[in-house]
Amino acid sequence: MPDELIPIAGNGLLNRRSLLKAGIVMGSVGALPQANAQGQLRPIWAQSPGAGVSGYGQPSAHEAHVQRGAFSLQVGTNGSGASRSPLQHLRGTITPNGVHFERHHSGVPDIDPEQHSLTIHGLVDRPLKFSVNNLMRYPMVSSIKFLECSGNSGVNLRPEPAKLDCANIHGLVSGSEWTGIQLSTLLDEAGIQSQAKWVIAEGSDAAKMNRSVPLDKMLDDAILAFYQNGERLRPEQGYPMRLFLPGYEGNASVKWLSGLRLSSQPAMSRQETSKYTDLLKDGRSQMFTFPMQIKSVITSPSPGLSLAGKGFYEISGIAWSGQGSVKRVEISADGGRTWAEAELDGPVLPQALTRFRTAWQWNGGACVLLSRAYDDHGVQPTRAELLAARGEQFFYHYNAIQSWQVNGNGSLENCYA
Ligand SMILES: Nc1nc2c(c(=O)[nH]1)N[C@H]1C(S)=C(S)[C@@H](COP(=O)(O)O)O[C@H]1N2
Ligand SMILES: [Mo]
Repeated sequence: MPDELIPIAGNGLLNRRSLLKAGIVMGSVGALPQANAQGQLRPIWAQSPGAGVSGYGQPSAHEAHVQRGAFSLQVGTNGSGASRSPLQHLRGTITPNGVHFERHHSGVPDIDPEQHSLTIHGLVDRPLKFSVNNLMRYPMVSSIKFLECSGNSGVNLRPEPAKLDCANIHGLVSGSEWTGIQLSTLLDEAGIQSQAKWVIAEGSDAAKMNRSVPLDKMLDDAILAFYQNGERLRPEQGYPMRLFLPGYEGNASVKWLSGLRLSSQPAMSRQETSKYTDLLKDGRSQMFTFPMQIKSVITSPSPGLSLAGKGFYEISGIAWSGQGSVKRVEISADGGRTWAEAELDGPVLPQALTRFRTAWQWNGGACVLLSRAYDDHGVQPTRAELLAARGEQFFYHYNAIQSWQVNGNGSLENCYA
């Protein structure tokens, strides 16, 4: 190993800057052939003009394998199910709209924006009804935020580690720039009455899914979102408009929003009683767990993205917290014995996916890779710590450290280490 390479933890974790400075050639397709004067060595695609312009661009045909993972449709229902973002194929922090994860309780409604409206009623001075066109005239704000279903990663509660890829374990999280109207603007216009403490948000899908949201959150940073990464929301994400609640469990961000009813009490709807509550060790249920806790996962390498022989690699992944910004991410390549601080891509934004990276020299041996993230409230627990604290009967809000077993042949798999 050249002297410049500075180890930062056990089993090959290296200072990334020292690796870049040392100018290591990570891979090369071989010596360059000499092109002749006629340019006969031009690749086939450069020998004649290519396709022309298009109205709406599509990914390269060579990337057709980048698809949402694990479509699960609930048996006996129409359109109820989930699909997951292919985290292992994405780098950066913004999820392309076509692979944003989906969770629908009754399929994707085909809403005509001309006929859709939003009603604000209940404990308000002036009940209001807005057409979509009306709303488009209001001032809007944009911010980059993650959205995570609180059922994400729950498969890791199984007694044996499920041999699934990163998408199928952790892909119920995505990151986007959301643009819309601050909800406080509309609520102020309706005039909030003093007894109002909750806002019951209702969607216009066949499930008429509804959730109760604390009024304080609505006034703080809730958005009535119309745009996702610059374009109008995809139908799957709530076209023509959805509620977006930064940092909160995904279920509360009601899609296809049609009603907001101000109330002194929560509605105690299906999605906040029978679902999205966690059974505690003492048999009681924890309701209204709104902010998602600190979490991280190594997306590369990960199961399905095998290592092609020993040598240098970038270990990269995403971290996020519903309670603020990611403060620090640490990586271990020796099953948690030693840890190195990863570099975070800036700017590190609150309640947004944060990309972390570190350099690694794999010696070709079997080992376990882990990442653990910190926010202002603490650090991700190990799986054993999470189970000890919360019992084994909960399902939602799983945020334990993920470990990936690296095998001697370069393949990776889910493990509980
Ligand atoms: N109206 C309505 N809103 C909804 C849902 C739904 O089925 N209907 N699913 C919820 C759940 S459980 C989650 S996790 C998020 C998923 O949002 P996405 O499909 O845009 O990723 O939307 C929430 N809002
Ligand atoms: Mo969800």
